[in-house]
Amino acid sequence: MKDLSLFLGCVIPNRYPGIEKATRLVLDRLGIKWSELKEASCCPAPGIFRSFDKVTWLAIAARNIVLAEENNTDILTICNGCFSSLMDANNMLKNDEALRNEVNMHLNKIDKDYKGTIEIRHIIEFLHNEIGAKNLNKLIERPLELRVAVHYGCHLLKPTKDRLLGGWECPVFFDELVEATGAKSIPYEGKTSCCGAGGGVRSSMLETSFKMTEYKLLGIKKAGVDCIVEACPFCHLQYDGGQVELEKAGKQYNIPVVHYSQLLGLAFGFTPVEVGLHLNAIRSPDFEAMIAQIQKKGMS
Ligand code: 9S8
Ligand code: 9S8
Ligand code: COM
Repeated sequence: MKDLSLFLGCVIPNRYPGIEKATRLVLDRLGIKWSELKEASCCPAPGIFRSFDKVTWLAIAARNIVLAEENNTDILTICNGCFSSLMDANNMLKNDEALRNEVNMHLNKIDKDYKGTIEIRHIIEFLHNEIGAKNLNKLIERPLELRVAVHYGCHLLKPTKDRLLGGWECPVFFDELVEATGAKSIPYEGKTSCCGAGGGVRSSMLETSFKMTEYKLLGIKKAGVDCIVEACPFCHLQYDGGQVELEKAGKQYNIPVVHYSQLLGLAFGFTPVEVGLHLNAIRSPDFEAMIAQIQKKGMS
């Protein structure tokens, strides 16, 4: 296995830098060899760029991949969209010589050449395949007795032919990693449905996008959970910012949103501030008090 280059994408550095911090903390705690992928650009966002122009999308994605090829590292993504864009581009370019030549014609202008020597990983896929939920559980210092709504997000599961994680209609791999932290994954209606953000819906049809979010939040609320856990900053933004929008229309949900890196960080004993939970728009004093109590108990 190659060392990893961490690919941040756009949403984390711009909106939720705490997710980056949490990821750095947990990767170091796990002893994983990683470094930042310097000079990376937008992946680019699959729902938007791929829909407009395939070769432009591929050339930009390939440039990011080449940066990792030059370091002989695999890419680690912490966003479903980045995973989808880079992984699909990598697969296409590896398997289609004509397309590869066309893309390399563009890359050669900036002295880059795509070779197809590395893999694209997603933190959930990586932890599931390389460490496994059982082993991860053994490393947990502060078992988190929380009731959690797990949101997979579309791009982690689809297209099924390229996502080899299994159980696409009723997946369990992410739930297992969540439960490895001591939390309980609670079933809810619409679990594998979209959060409403992706595929350009948030940018082009804001109202529809929030309707989809509301459907998700209703199911999640009914399940009676302490928080939502996702593995995609765009889903994070949609749930967190979406609740603020819905509040303006008099609809209160007040459900904290937690990226898996943050959840794992809490289970390793890092504080809510260390993993960046204070950067969420929706903050729940009850939730934060609960975490503080769990962490105190874990120490005694
Ligand atoms: S980069 Fe630019 S817009 Fe984003 S976060 Fe994830 S998908 Fe890739
Ligand atoms: S779900 Fe449907 S397209 Fe996606 S992955 Fe993240 S954003 Fe939320
Ligand atoms: C969703 C990314 S994570 S995109 O909006 O489909 O590009």
